[in-house]
Formats: sequence, structure tokens, C-alpha cells
Amino acid sequence: MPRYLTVAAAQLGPVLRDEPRESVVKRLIALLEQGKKAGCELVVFPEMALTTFFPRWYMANKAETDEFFERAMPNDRTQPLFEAAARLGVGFYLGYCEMFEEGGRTRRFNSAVLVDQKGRIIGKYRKVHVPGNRVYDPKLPYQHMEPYYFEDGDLGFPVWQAFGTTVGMAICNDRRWPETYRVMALKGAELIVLGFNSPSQLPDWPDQNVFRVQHHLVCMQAAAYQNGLWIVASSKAGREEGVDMMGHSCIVAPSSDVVAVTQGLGDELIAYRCDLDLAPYYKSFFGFEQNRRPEHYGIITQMQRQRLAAQ
Ligand code: CDV
Repeated sequence: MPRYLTVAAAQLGPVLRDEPRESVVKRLIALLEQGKKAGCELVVFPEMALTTFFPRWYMANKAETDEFFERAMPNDRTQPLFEAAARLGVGFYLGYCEMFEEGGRTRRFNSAVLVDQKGRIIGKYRKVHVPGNRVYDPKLPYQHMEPYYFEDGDLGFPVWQAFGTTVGMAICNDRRWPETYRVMALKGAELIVLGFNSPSQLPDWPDQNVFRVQHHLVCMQAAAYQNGLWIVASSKAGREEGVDMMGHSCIVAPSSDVVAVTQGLGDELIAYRCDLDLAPYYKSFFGFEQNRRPEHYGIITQMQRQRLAAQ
């Protein structure tokens, strides 16, 4: 029996600081409805989809950022999105900022949930690779202070049996790391869904600006091919609070082909009917079981242990 999944990347144009959650949720529901019309079973929203990308600002008092976090998911303001998913029969991936109290301290993560076609959460992921500066840098026109605001994700890279396949999640900077995909591929992932917020210019690495789109695409094209999986990546795009955010939300096939990509920098949905059997086909081409040589890969994890020990 051939296996197909119609999936979409639902890109969001800018979300400004004063845009109420209710308004963003309406935009998400409109995209979900477009996804339904396009025959989608799953729609992928961006990283931190409910708010502006606040780590571009430094706030000495972290409590000032509470407005950007969700204390529960779903909650009163996001419940309509979950209800829409159940009504339309379309699942979704949603990136958001997660906050809770544990052991007398406040914990904050850059997280995402996977929601099924009945509007139920079936998986949660917390961003493992948390990039940027921990300390405010006054020389930069804007910051990228994720390590100051968020803990490293502590859930690893789980995968879920859902949507007729094996699905894994990642968030933004994770997509640039080969290990992200490899770990989930070894757990059988055939589809990885991710949201991102990537500025078009990096003020501390200006020589990289010309490569921004190329590097965004090449890491996922290589990963899709090397791991035999589909990747759906959804961006927050356009000029958000004075910062240009890259568009180029896309769907990448296991062949490495970019089969769909957004054309603009606003709210935009791109859908594709994915042949899931391409995943086992490309995995068997590499022959993971027979041809991998993990006895030569130890340094990948040993170096991490040494660095941690030296801290
Ligand atoms: N949100 C991100 O994780 N952004 C990173 C950069 C800009 C630090 C990225 O890899 O796009």
C-alpha cells in the first residue's frame, strides 16, 4: 500500500510585540483552514509562533519577559487553535515559549508541541541547540540572547508514531546540526518538522549575510538525503520589530529536492503530498544497518563529555 501524507509549512509574517495572542491565533487558524482546503493532514507553524522573537532584546529582569511565555498548553488563548484542529481534522506543530515553576525555581524552555487531527497533544520537544549570546553585547544593534532566557532542552530527540509515519521535531538552530537528524533517523524518523526564526542579517557575522538562504537550505537538503527523511520547515518572516526575518519556509524530500518553498515574507502556506515510502527507499540506499561504522564515530560524543568536564 503506498503511503502519502499531505503536509504544509505555514509561514507567519511578522508578529509585533503588541499584537495580542488572540490575533495571532486567528492568523494560525486561517492558515490551518487553508491547509484543510489544500488537503493537509498536518500543518507546521514557526518557532515561537505566538509572539515576537523577544530574545533580540535584553531585559535585565527576566520577569519582564513573562508576557511571551505560556504557563500551560493549551490555555485559554490557544484553545481555539486546538478546537479548530479537531473541527478540521488537521494536526499541527506549534513552537512557543514554555514556562513553569519546579522545585522553587522558574524554568523556561523554547518548546514545540505536536498535535494530532483530534486536537490532542501527542508530543513535546524542547530546543536542544540554544544559540546566541548569554551576556548582553552593547556593540550589536540587536541581540540573540536565547541562552540567557532559555534552558537547554532536556527531552532529547524523541520520535512519535503519528500521521501514518514516524515523526520527530526540531527547532530552528537544531536544523544546522547533523546530529539532530541522525539521532531521530536512527529511531526511525521519516519526517522531521521544525519551526524557525532566522534573521536575514547577522550583525556579529556580516560576512555570512550573503549565504543566509543558501546555508538554511543546504543543511536540510543534505540531512534529508543522508538520513532518508522528509523535512518541513516553517519560518517567521518579514520585518519584525526592525529585524528582517528570513522567509524560505520549505519542504525537502529525501532526494534532497526542495519540493516547495514560500515566495513572500508574509503569512503563506505551502503544501505538498509527500510519498512517505521515499524515506525507507533512501535509508536502504545508505544501508544504515549494514554500513554504518559507529566504532569510528565515538569522538562525536566523547568531545562533548570532555568539554562538560572542563567547565
Ligand atoms: N532562532 C534561532 O535559533 N536562530 C538561529 C541563529 C540566528 C542564531 C538560526 O540558526 O537561525
